Amino acid sequence: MELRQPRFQQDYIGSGHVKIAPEVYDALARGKAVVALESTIISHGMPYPQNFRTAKEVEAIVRDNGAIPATIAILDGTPYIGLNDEQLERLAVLGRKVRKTARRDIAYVVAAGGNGATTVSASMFFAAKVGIPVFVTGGIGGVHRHGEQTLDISSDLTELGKTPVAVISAGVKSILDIPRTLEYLETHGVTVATYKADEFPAFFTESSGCKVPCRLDNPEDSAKLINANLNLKLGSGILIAVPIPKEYSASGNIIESAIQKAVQEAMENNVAGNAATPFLLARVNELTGGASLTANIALVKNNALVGAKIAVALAHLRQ
Ligand code: PSU
Ligand code: MN
Repeated sequence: MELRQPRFQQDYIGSGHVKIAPEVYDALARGKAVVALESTIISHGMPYPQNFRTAKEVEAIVRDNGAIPATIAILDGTPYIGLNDEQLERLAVLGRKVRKTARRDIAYVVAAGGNGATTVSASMFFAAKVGIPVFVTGGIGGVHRHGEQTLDISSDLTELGKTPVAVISAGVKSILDIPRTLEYLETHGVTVATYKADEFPAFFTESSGCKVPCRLDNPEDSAKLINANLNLKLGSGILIAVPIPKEYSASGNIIESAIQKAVQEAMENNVAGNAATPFLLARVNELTGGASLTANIALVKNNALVGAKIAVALAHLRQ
């Protein structure tokens, strides 16, 4: 096949400000399927060594389904699009010593020559810049409960409003205010779809009681939706919500009561801001004796499977 320059933002790729793994660059140049992956889920979302193992397994699932994985992180001040195993392990071992890097933190981490694990917002930013339209994660941030008072609203939501990347996730955790999160996404013009489901999922459980206007049932239709968004240059993102696999959602109710307890503890201990999500994830894992981590790993892998298939279908459409 004829080699061509990546279609998007060639000046950005050639700027030297980001490093693209050779395999990812090659796939982009050939118009092959690539799946972008975030790294906060590795550093802050799970403990070592499960985080490293999961990161590798997720990459393997993407490969087995015909796409190239591109995990995004900032190492020694350089944003990397695609990490090798050594870099992945470094991130996994460093864990919370790495800065949780949302869009607002990118310039600071780069300027300081630091290490940053990119959240959904920062990872989407880089994915769009180098022309990767499909991104997989576990769950996205949202409007926090009482967000109407605290204004604690994840920059994942505003990023979705202005960055043309499709985010495959298991929805939004019930530690957040799901109805308000969906309202906020609507305000920002984000297309929200469920995948093989009628209701928007709540991460650990299949349903949230919330309906969304669009339902997708296969990778091809998902790819058509993403393709239309790109062709029309809407400029906004798409959230594709895939429910947790049935065999893991059973523990959802136990996890749900642990979440209620953890949210209470966070309030009592004044845990707020960007420390809230990592605190809640770790505490819920303790309270459920590891059941939430098992469910978390299962849903991320499932999202990787769905995301890879969508990326392959999209690459066919755009060849
Ligand atoms: N939700 C999860 N696991 C995670 C995160 C969210 O179930 O690891 C991470 C993601 O990186 C997401 C970020 O982008 O937390 C949102 O953080 P905040 O709420 O501070 O915006
Ligand atoms: Mn926040």
